[in-house]
Amino acid sequence: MGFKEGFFWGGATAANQYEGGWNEGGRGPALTDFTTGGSVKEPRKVTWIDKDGNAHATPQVHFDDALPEGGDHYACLDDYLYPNHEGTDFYHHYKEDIKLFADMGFKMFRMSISWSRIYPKGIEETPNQEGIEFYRDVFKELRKYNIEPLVTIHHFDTPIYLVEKYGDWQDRQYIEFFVKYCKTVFTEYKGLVKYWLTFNEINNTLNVINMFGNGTTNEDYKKRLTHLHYQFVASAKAVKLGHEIDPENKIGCMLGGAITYPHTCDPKDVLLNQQTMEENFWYCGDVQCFGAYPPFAKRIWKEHNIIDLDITEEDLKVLKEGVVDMFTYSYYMTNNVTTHETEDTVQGNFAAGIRNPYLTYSDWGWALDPLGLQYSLEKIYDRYRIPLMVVENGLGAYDTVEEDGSIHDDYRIDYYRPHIEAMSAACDNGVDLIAYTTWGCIDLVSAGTGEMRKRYGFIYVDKHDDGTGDLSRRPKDSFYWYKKVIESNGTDL
Ligand code: P53
Repeated sequence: MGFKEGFFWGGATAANQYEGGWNEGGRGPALTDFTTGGSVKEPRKVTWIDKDGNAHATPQVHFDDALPEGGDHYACLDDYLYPNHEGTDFYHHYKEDIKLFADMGFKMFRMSISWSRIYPKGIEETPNQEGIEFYRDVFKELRKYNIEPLVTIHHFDTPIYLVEKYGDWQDRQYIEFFVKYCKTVFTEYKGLVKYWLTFNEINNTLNVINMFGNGTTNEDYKKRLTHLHYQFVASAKAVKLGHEIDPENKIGCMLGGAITYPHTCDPKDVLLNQQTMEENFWYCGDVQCFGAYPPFAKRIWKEHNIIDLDITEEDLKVLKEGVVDMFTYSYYMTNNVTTHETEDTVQGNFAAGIRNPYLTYSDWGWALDPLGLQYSLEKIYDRYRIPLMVVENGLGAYDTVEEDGSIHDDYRIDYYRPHIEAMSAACDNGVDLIAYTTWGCIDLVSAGTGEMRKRYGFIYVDKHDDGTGDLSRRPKDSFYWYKKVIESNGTDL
């Protein structure tokens, strides 16, 4: 039992945090290029210029922030570092990196395409050929080692031109721009890429404000729900088109694993948790897996006083026709919710307040909860009955390079072991799990804090928060351990 034969073991990355080469090869700037470095205490900022030419830096609220009111355009300012510009430079190291992934025995590699490398502004008639060729080379390199690419089409990095002109997915035209981009990549990479994900952590839009956005107004909710609706329609159209272009294509949704527990057995907490999961997780999953808004959507709209979301009859038809082939999600932690007062809290990046007394926490305040992975896999499979992938999971931690260059990251191995056991148990319980790609299999920039020192990799990259480092790569102890895990199909842990 355990993992089935042909299970896709691998690792995951995203262009905005890993690729670099932000102003090379004809690439246009994306929103993530204007986000500064930060930390848990100092949130990342987005930097922009107002109509009078004054510079501003405002804390980032969401990965699809629109240009703040009064803003004229986004700009990089001299006083800040922008770690995503270089990432950890996959752009110039992809051959070396893919070779290292192959050494570990990867069967699958998750990466994202930078939209603005294909369409620099998002609106052009024809794509940027140099960008097209870059990814073609990458996919060929992966194929050389029989590594199956798993490609995220949108991972936080909307072209800045679109953000400045059309806001945070507040315009219907986004759908057509996105679908054109999808058509290009499906056509160009036909035969090279078979597994696709449309929007990374699509539910973050709601999840992030519900868990951490105190005082969010109904107007704000309406923006988020509009943003989501346009993304649902764009994603469904992409799924349909992807199947037409190549019937071999398998296209999945991707959700942030916003899994919550009731903090007490008070039925009020149990019900609150159910409604929280509906809003933060199932709302997005149901639309993409069932092809229609769930019954509880009406409650959510009513609670936020939303009466006239821009949903057309044609949209509803599109959603039905664009049901995904597989469900994928990221899993890092669980959070608790309660109707009761509680003093026992954790402070972290994107970690909600209440401390779960049965769990321990990472250095960034994320609850370590391997059984929550089994629990969520079984819950999700029970609901959707389609193949599942865990496309992100991992431990952000401080690593120390010893004098001889070795990195003894046994804490990372200790993190992975029970998570893999939990997945294996879920498989034994009938879950059709087909892939596991660990987050940041090679060190990259943290999305939440913009730090380098929050490392996830099996491979260390010499790059630091102050922007220094020679970008050299070296395996950590976990590299050899994961190789063994893959070789034994998840039995030698
Ligand atoms: P970092 C918050 C909570 C859960 C997942 O996150 C999240 C975030 C955003 O920080 O994002 C996903 O880098 C995301 C990746 C991200 C990864 O989790 O903050 O898909 O881009 O890097 C880990 O430690």
